[in-house]
Amino acid sequence: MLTLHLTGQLDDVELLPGSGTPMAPNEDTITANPLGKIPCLIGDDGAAIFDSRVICRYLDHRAKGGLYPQGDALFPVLTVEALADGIIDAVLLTAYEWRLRPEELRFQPWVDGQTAKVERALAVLEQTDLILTGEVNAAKIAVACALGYVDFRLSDLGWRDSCPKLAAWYAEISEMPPMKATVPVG
Ligand SMILES: N[C@@H](CCC(=O)N[C@@H](CS)C(=O)NCC(=O)O)C(=O)O
Repeated sequence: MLTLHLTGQLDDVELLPGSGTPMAPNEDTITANPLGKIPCLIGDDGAAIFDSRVICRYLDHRAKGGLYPQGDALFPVLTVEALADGIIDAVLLTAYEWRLRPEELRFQPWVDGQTAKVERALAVLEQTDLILTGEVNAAKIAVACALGYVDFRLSDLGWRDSCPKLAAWYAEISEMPPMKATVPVG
């Protein structure tokens, strides 16, 4: 959603409800994406593009948005984008543990392991100039989304104390209208 805003393509898409869970997949979503996961972008020809990183790359390509650098500079951006996506995956898995799994089946060491992934990744981002300086790029978009999701689902993590530079960066960009328009809500 943030990439749609930032590349000026919001009016080119129709937003459809599509959320589901592994136990209760959304029928329309699994028709387009057998994994049953959103986001999923369906073209006019019915062909689906899924996984947020692939969708963002397509949207940038379509709008010539310049969010992905050319040449060797591309790979650090893709790697940090993957790191941010991994944060979201780990947070989602912890959220599924308390949202979907019956209490007697929950396994705290596994939740702690997912949370540790998030903490290690945030510690790396705290030292990552690619995020803290320079123009908007796909990595920054992914990290902004990841931090919003951490705040949404792991609100007691307290990451701002251990990552003050990242916290200051996030506070500043959170004032941008596209960020305000895409805050995760339950
Ligand atoms: N790496 C994927 C993750 C997508 C993902 O896990 N989406 C969740 C959003 S809640 C989902 O649809 N889960 C449903 C399921 O796992 O069945 C992406 O960025 O697109």
